[in-house]
Amino acid sequence: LAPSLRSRFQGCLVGAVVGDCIGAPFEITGVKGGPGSYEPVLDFINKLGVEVNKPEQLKYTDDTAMARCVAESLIANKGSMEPRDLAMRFAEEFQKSPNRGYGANVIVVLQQIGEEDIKDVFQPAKCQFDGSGSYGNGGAMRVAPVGLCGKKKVDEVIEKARTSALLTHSNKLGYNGAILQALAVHQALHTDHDKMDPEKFTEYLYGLMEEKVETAHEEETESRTHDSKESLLRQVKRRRDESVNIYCDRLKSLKTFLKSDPSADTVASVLGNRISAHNSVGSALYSFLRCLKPVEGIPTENKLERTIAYAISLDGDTDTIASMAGAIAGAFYGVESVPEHWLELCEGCHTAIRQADELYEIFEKEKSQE
Ligand code: R7I
Ligand code: MG
Ligand code: MG
Repeated sequence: LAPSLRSRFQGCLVGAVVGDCIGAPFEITGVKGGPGSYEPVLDFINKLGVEVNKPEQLKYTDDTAMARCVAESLIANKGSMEPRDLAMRFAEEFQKSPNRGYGANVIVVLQQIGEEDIKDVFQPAKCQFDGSGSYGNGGAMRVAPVGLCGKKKVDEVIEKARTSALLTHSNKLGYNGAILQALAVHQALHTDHDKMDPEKFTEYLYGLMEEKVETAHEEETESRTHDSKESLLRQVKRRRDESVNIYCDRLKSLKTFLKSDPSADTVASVLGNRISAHNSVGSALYSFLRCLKPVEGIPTENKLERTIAYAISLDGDTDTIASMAGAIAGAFYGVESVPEHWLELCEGCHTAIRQADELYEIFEKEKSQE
């Protein structure tokens, strides 16, 4: 039975939370045996509800802390993305619980954007890394709520993903990674189960990254410079080379992997398992697409569970890759695919469901006004 759209909204935000909570312990210890060793991950998952059995025993990290801010800000502003409001929420959340495992550099930004007299909330992010901005995956890890909207709103998804990421990640790789992740969530949400074709899914995202995201760059360049047309084109070309093309390359590799089915080790080394956006977003998406089919060594029939186990087994930035994969998978399979005991064990699932419901109400209201 196909999940309802409401269930998919819930599945997306809950999938992100459980990926974060279950992936987090492995970010600290690493996966024993390295990428592709499923056993330690499956052992841990099998302990859930048995040895690991206290309510909310598995704590969420910065990924969820910030995703909750994005969701809450969208809810408070009836679906619109208000940078100042979101910045305040990020800053407050960080002040309230600074020990959620935030990235080493983003901390400075979070301290600055919360200051009351701040004029430009995007400014602190721009100063990171000597002015080049962070390409960490922090923009992508929290972006899932942005993808929860109507099918036709692709342009809005891109714009909101970008804006939400720019508050902390002004590097093109950082915010374009967030755009790709938001688009993947949005596409998973609106793909019928009987029409799911992983290769087409990838091609669709490739097309969007190539056309729409480049357009955004061109407009941005035009509005910011008074240079000659030629130098403008050079700049646009350079921008393509640097960022969008990396994501298009990742999508190309990903598509060939769907056919060749390489070892998880190869997946981790080509698509990446790091805290940089361009070395993690592709792996999360691949985890979802690969796990539509059975994976030898991961016996579960539950495809969301399979996706999360697979994503964690890529090792490295396990909480974030599993959280991003979980968000995409949850948007596709719906909340009923999340094992019930996980909802109690993972801190923050109930808030995720409440926020998903509120985002769903906004979606319904917008639809009725169309
Ligand atoms: O991106 P960010 O919010 O970190 C997210 C990650 C997730 O895995 C979370 O689960 C948490 O563990 O952290 O935080 P940033 O501090 O902006 O970026 C993270 C790290 O990426 C930085 O501390 C750097 O090590 C690296 N990094 C860069 N290194 C060199 N040059 C990011 N941008 C650059 C860069 O431009
Ligand atoms: Mg984290
Ligand atoms: Mg992480």
